[in-house]
Amino acid sequence: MFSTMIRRPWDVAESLHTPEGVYQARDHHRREFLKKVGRTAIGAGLALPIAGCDRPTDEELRAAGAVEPLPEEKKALYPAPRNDAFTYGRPETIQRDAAEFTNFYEFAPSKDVYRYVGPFEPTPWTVEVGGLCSSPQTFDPDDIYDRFSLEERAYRHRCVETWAMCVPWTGFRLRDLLEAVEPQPSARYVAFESFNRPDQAPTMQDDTYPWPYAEGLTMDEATNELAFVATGIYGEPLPKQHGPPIRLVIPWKYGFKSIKSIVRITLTDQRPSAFWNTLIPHEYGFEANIDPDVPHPRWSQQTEWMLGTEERYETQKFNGYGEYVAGLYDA
Ligand SMILES: Nc1nc2c(c(=O)[nH]1)N[C@H]1C(S)=C(S)[C@@H](COP(=O)(O)O)O[C@H]1N2
Ligand SMILES: [Mo]
Repeated sequence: MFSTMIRRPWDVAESLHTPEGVYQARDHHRREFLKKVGRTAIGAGLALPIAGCDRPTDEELRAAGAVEPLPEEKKALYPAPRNDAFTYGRPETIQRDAAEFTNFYEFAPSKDVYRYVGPFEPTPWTVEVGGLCSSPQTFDPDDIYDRFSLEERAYRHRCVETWAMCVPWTGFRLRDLLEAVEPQPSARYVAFESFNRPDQAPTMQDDTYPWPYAEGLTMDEATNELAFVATGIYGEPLPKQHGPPIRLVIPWKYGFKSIKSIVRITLTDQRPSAFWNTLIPHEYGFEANIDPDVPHPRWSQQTEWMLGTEERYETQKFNGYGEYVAGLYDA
């Protein structure tokens, strides 16, 4: 479907990641919100027909993202104990609102990623961790479950497109994973890479994008208390659209840093290349810390809106996580 289009990478990014796209998404959300209101009204006995409802049922949504069930002996890992150090400070996003609306460009440039993830097979899987370290290792999800103890963290998430959500992630600190491979002092950055499977992920057939999706952090960022490796969300293993079997969650940075479905982690002394930064460097910085006062050419970063409710909040510097991370950026 992409073969007839002749575009340069920056044209592609512009056309696929446009403000129009966001307005459509917001209209979509408004329609969904009205449907929801309609549903409540029916519940209250005020019959309000919902004609042409194209919203998936809970069952359809769940089936669309379903991954292979955990082996019996691993099932008790979920839900993991909640780490009480973290609270949202606002209402939690409803699970299906997060599952229905997300970014995962390998599958689609639209938000209804759940419709396109069917062919994705995140089992079996391995994550190679290597580079400037003394004990490079390859982990499969079983190794990960055996080596690292899972906890649940309630984090705020903020996309550069200004949508936001509050969700409980299951996982462990990225620092613990890095310590396991014994980083060498020369390691200054950590590079992350997602899978490369154009046969399972349609947008990957468009080679004007710099696939596979990649991201990077400084070593100090990667070993910060907040930097989290997630294997689950809402007390269950990650469904396909949220990036199984493992992904990053970096809550003080714009969402594009939170790379999904990771296959390789490399300790390095060079600043790694990053997907959106490579495509449009003036819009997507490498550092990408959430900051209402760093303007974006297409989206005002002053406020953000919550998935599901569209409630608006003022953007907080570092997404409100300054007590953990501000010290990383002192001049
Ligand atoms: N591999 C990969 N990871 C990715 C993306 C992507 O397109 N591909 N999108 C990013 C963006 S822009 C956001 S906002 C978050 C959204 O994911 P979530 O809603 O599951 O947290 O995933 C990030 N990780
Ligand atoms: Mo994003």
